Amino acid sequence: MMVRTNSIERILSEFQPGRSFVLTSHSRPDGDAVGSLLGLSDLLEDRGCRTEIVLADPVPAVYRTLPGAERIRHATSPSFGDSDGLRPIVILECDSVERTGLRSLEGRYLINIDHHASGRNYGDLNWIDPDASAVGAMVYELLVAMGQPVKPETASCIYAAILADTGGFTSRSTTPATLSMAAELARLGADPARIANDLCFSSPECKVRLLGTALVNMQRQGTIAWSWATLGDLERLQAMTEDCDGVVNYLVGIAGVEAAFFVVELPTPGEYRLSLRSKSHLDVARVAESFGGGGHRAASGCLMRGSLESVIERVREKVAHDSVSLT
Ligand SMILES: [Mn+2]
Repeated sequence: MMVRTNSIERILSEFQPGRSFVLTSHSRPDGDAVGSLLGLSDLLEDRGCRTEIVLADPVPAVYRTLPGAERIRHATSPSFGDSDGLRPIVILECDSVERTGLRSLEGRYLINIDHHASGRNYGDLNWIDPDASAVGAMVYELLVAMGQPVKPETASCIYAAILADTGGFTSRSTTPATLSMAAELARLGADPARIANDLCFSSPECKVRLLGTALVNMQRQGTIAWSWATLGDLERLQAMTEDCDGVVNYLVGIAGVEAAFFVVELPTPGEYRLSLRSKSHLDVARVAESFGGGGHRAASGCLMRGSLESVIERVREKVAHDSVSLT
């Protein structure tokens, strides 16, 4: 699908000093969402813009150490408290408005900045770059284009976004340009070891115990591995849905496994969240799209309904079918 995309210059022309913006990203925010929001907010504030950051879900514990994370408001709609009630909304990393989980966005001027293969032109301005390794990498391009001094805190947030979305610089989207950005961000004051420690080596204990349960549940059939966690598992370990983030990477990390998926039961009865990973030519964004979700070739997800058994069976069948049709 060809996506008509606005230029970075056109995006930049919106960010005039004195203007006010609401910044948001997807529900269940990940490292790219949180890091990009904080980085872009800093850049805009330094330019003399005002920003409010709103997310429909709380910031996961592991990202709360990012500088400025306390400025992120957890709410279901932007505040209407100030006089400029119809501030433009900058939406990062969302392939639809719905993914923000926010209400009251109707009639607002939307600036859509995204790198999903499933990205759509739902905004008034759309800058979509499926080749970008992270939205953090797109915020970095804005940083360069702005040509203003950058604080170490800003560099840290953007670095964290790129680190998180490339799986620690291991994804296929990690290019020489990605590594150059990381190097430049480190020069600007981002501390690679400290950020890696905060993001990768600071898991709550319940998260690691939940991983143990998920690994015990794991099934494998040929090149496909899958696992799940029930609400009962989460309650027993006093874990939250966010503690399941990353479990699927262990499944796809097995030698000989080409595709993996993980299903977690949500508090809403009959609802599940599916995470998919591929390290072969299988495009899991398309698998997720067939169930109403989206994402990237190698990493995607969606919501599913039904019983745990039926959800797993439908996904297993689709992944097996799509894997076979590629060979
Ligand atoms: Mn991303």
